[in-house]
Amino acid sequence: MMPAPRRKNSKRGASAPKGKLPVLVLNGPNLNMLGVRETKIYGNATLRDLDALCRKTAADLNITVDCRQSNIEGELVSWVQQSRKTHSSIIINAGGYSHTSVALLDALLLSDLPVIEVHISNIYGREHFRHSSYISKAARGVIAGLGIEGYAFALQAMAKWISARR
Ligand code: CA2
Repeated sequence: MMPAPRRKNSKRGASAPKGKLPVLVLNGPNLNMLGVRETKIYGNATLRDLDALCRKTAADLNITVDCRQSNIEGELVSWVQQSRKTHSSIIINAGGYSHTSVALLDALLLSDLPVIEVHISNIYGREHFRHSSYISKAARGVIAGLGIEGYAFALQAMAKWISARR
């Protein structure tokens, strides 16, 4: 009997076209406190507002997002590991882990997905320890200091890259 022709995107063959998969938007430790304290640095918007902005921007760009937040480094690492087959790309604000986490850098490099790093504040205008980020090595681009709007800009850039792969 002739073998069944291999269908594009069949379960056994290539997975769904990468460009149709959601963008994983990851927020790290303490970003659940947005809008609650330190509003002079981070603004008045809450994490809910940030997620809503990402969903609205994604809808306008005809893409989808999967927004998550965790205070736990290992959970962020696990989500990045799992995203390899299920997401098109990653937008990440790793919060304080940006400045400390080799584990998160390794996970992002292993994911082999396009990554954009976002910071709400201008980390270069703040304390010296915030000037360097371990995870920048895995990022195609870094946006800092533009408030939560930075996530919208990151989604615009990502939409261009992933549409090329649809
Ligand atoms: O500017 C950013 O987005 C940061 O990634 C935010 C991190 C900080 O450790 C990075 O250096 C820069 C911290 C987020 C803490 O967010 C808070 C929000 C409200 C109240 C307290 C903390």
